[in-house]
Amino acid sequence: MSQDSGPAPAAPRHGGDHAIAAARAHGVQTMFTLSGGHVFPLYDGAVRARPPLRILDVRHEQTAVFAAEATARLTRSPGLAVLTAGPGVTNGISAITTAHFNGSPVVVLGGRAPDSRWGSGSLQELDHPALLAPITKRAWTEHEAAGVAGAVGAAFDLAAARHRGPVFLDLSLEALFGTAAAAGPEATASAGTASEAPDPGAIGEIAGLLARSSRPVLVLGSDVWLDGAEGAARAAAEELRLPVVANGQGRGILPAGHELLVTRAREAAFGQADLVIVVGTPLDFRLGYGAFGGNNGSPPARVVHVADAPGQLATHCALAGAAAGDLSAFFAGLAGAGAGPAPWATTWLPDLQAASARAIAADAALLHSDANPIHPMRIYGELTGLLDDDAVVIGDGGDFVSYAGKYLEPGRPGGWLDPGPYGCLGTGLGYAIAARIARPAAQVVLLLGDGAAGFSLMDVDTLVRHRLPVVMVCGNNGIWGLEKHPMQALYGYDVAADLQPGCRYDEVVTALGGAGELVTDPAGIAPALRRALASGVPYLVNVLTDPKVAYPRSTTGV
Ligand SMILES: Cc1ncc(C[n+]2csc(CCOP(=O)(O)OP(=O)(O)O)c2C)c(N)n1
Ligand SMILES: [Mg+2]
Repeated sequence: MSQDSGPAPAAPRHGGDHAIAAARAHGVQTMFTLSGGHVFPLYDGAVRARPPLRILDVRHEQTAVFAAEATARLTRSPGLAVLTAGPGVTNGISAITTAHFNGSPVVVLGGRAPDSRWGSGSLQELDHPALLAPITKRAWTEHEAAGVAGAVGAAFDLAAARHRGPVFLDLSLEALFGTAAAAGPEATASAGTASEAPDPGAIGEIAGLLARSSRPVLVLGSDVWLDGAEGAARAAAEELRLPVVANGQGRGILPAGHELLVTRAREAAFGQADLVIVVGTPLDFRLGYGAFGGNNGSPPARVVHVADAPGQLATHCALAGAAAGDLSAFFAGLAGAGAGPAPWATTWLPDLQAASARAIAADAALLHSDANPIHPMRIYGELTGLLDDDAVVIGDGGDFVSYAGKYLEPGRPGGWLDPGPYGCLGTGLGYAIAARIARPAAQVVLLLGDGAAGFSLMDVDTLVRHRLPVVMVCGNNGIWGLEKHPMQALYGYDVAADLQPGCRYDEVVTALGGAGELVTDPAGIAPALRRALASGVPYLVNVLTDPKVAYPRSTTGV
């Protein structure tokens, strides 16, 4: 039965109807799910809603949650995944954990075995909240149909409040299938995130540190985008003439080629800075755990950490300054605090710009490499010229995606999706499904390692069934490259790191109803990418790359 031919709404309404009304009141436009009897009333509620709520059914629950997460990260409005009881919920756990690490506002609604039989061994009886509590803002159970609307509304409010993150609610069979004439506490639209301006005194102290600095660096992370502070961040950077390094979804806030963007000189910037202001991202392994400076005889840098909520501020390293709250207010406050003339703009900034230019120039040879087997960088050399400014680029893989992070510079914020600090392989198809829906007119390009492809490629079937064209580029080196090379370096041999050389992932996509082709010659990459972008169908360009090439990694993440 198609969604549009569903029966007309009938009263009294069951818990599923109330849940869907509450989700819709919070801006949800798509439910990502995989079927199971415990959640049928949520489907029935979606079908009977007027207009119906779109149901996007996938082939693995992790894809459903990754799609909800990417919806949240692209639209900055909470995503919804519906998982059936037991294995449906547990299959979603890696993706929920990814949302937890990324601070992505996601609501996961789970089915749940009946209360009336609890303890007697009914199918898939599992107390999910106990498993979900450590990786969500809150995980709990609703037992009454009359409580469903209020509980679902509360879940959305909580997911969207700073610091954002996933919220889990399971609904017992009685709550979902049971009826309640009234929705209980009204399912009202979210008030959004209340203004929570950071302490002006803290901003003043940070402005003071900046005024005394001669080599500052500003780091923009994902929460700058998720908090809607990208405009204020850019304005502050430009006003203060601060060199900027971007990571995660902070990439694109200063577009490729912006004079203040020195991400490519991050080694010099972080190594020689005297002040590093990190906004909207944890001081984790990606940022050397917050230890900066100390190169070329310079003393360690002072570190300032700014987050959207106090609980996000680093406690593992000494901070010279800190502020928490609305990040737009932080940037406006910093820009307006009158740090005075920017002495760094005459020496430090040009030095970093020169270092950036040198790094970019040094890449040219490999980005145009004619080597055969193909050097993975050649793929990025070709792709850069074919991407629109508003393209959504998704990375799921090891070394192949590390190259992408380094050599593809987004033209706009909100167009780059990597898995984030949890580093979970398998995000690819879920993120791509969501991107196609969230940005219907944009190019959506999914970069897949051949190993990563195995986690979610079956969901090409979802792209096909739901007519969602996406370009997939598989950097196929026949190995788990990011593990094989380090194991070789550590032990002099490797094991459990080989995949099938030359595997025809393009034919997998073709078999599932999409299209694709194999590329073995560097000159064939650009024409294949053009065909893929013009195809209007799910299309995988399977590029065989050189397994001997290892990404020059500077951190193990440990
Ligand atoms: C779910 C999950 N399992 C295992 C890993 C460990 N891991 C990180 S990168 C990587 C290799 C990825 O191989 P591939 O996607 O082929 O990319 P390549 O490094 O070869 O370019 C592995 C196994 C992980 N990050 N996530
Ligand atoms: Mg590989």
